[in-house]
Amino acid sequence: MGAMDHIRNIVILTGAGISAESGLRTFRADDGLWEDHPVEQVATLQGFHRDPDLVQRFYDERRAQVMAANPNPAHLALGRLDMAWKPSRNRGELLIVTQNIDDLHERGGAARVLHMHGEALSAWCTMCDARHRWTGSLRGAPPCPACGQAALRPDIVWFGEMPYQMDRIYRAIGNCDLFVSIGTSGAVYPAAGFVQEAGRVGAGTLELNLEESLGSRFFSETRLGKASEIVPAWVEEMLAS
Ligand code: BV8
Repeated sequence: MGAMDHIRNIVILTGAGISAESGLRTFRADDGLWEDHPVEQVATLQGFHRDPDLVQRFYDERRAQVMAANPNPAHLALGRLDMAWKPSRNRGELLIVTQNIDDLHERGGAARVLHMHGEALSAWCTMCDARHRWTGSLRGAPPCPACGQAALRPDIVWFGEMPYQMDRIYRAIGNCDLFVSIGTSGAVYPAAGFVQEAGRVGAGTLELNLEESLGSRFFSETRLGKASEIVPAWVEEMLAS
């Protein structure tokens, strides 16, 4: 009976670091997004009300960058794990909870992906609550394809707003045997508190990151390195277990 045999249900939290090698900027690095775009201006509801065109331009740029990017070996490895780690294959449940608004997990082959902070390629109508796949610009207040109102905003969770599907996330963490965090600095809540939640239910906790994070002390194991190298290595281990 190896140490990993008891692992059935896995929750994987990802952040900007997993998409860095796909050319998408992280947030807090020296050349991070928040360097030249003050958070309160572009990632808050107040900022959107104050200057909607500035915010729409910021997310138009992010949307174009996401569409120009491609999954890297870390995304592809998690895609392989998602396809293989199923109860029907004598494994357990798996959920990828991402803070990222890009679609590189899905393009990397993963299906069980939850975007807790929203998606760049989605527009949300604040009048009829419809959501629409959106690859173009939201500047100039285009009409909502469902209700015709000029009330579309980026389908993004801004600071001070409730992240998406929190009940589903806490349920999955409550049932997990292993919680893995990849490419996140642990600076933003409630995501940064998930590792402690996992620890409370007795799950194993593993961090895969380029450098120590604000949450490293809460993990039973931390492996440092580039996601494109340490994530495929970890996935091979899991699939060989
Ligand atoms: C909320 C969408 C009420 C926008 C984002 C408790 C304490 C203190 C503050 C709070 C608290 N609770 C709430 C708050 C307030 C706030 C918060 O946390 N503020 C912080 C700044 C202190 N939280 C909120 O407002 C949240 N809402 O709380 O509502 C509530 C409360 C409870 C329950 C329900 C509701 C909403 C936060 C969401 C905001 N939106 N994104 C957009 O993307 O434009 S947050 C955004 O920033 C990202 O989504 C992500 O979450 C965060 C960035 O963090 P990371 O992804 O980790 O990126 P970062 O650059 O920081 O780090 C990258 C890491 O990768 C580094 O460690 C680096 O070493 C590593 N790395 C780099 N390259 C590689 C690598 N690793 C491996 N390989 C590589 N190649």
